[in-house]
Amino acid sequence: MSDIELMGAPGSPYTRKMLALMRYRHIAYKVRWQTVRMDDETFSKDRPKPKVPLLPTYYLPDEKGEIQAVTDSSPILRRFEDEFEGRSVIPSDAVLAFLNWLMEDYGDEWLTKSMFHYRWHYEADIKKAGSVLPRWGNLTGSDADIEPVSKFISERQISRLSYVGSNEVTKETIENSFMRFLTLLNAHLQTAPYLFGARPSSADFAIYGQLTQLAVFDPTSSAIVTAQFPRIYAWVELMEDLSGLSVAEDGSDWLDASAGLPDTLLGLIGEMAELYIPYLKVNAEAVMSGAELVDAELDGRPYQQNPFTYQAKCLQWIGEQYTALSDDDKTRLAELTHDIGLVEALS
Ligand SMILES: N[C@@H](CCC(=O)N[C@@H](CS)C(=O)NCC(=O)O)C(=O)O
Repeated sequence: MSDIELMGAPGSPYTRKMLALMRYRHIAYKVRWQTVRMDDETFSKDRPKPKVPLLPTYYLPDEKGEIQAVTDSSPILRRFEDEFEGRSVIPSDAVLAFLNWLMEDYGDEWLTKSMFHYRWHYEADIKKAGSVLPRWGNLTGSDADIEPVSKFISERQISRLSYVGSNEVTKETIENSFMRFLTLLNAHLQTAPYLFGARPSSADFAIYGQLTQLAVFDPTSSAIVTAQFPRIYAWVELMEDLSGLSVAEDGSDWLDASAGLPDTLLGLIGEMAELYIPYLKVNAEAVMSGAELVDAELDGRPYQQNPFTYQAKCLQWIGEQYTALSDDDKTRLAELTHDIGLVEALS
């Protein structure tokens, strides 16, 4: 198979998620960094445009062998599970695979609220992102060339905060949830190097992707991580390249759930039950009723954001994954997560 081609950016958490995943899985790739002059270049002239322009954009063959532009990291990484053998990132136990789905979704869709919030709320972060992001796309551009692009990117991203849900009402909820998440992940990393044992899952890569920004790039959040959670900072840099990690192809290095789940993992899943799933539900209700605003109480505080159609689909997909579990697996999931009420939260 020829190398997988994609376009991305260093400041895109989903690009970083997928690059690290491909390195771990030994999938040969060619990444093209997005540039401001992309449209003038042969690279992009010869290639189809994605329906929704998101990063990373992959150029992959469809059933007829014609190259299409595709986005959305989670289905793409599942496609790679079918197309590339070995070093799977989906736990072989169906119950763990379900929990992994949920945690990958949390990383992609909830942790990204922290990412967006820290980057575009605080002055120091806006300044850094505003000056570095445009230069990733135009390294040799003069300061005069960069200036309007910097203004354009910052204004556009700040205007998107309403969809992400970062505002004065939600600031504390997002920041409290980020601190709880760091505390829980830090505790878990003292028991195992990855969420589901001795090998990384797609949820590890999703969380890593957001943390490449939160823990390393954005000044306000990275100061918190470095000072209070140096283990997480270290984890992020190790996750970047796991090409040399030995993996047991019989799956024996996945967590063995027969004796229960580690308390530290349950702590993290508790965040899904108490905060993420309730958020997905209030968002889906707002989308379905055509409301102009998600206006609810989350985590004991008022919560407001613009309804987000894609995240209503996320809830539907989680429901479908749950329904697809066998009766035995549903029972096992309920027993394993009894103390944190996950199944009740899902119903
Ligand atoms: N669910 C998508 C999300 C990708 C995404 O949101 N990418 C962002 C960059 S990190 C983007 O391209 N945004 C374009 C924009 O905001 O206009 C995935 O998993 O790949």
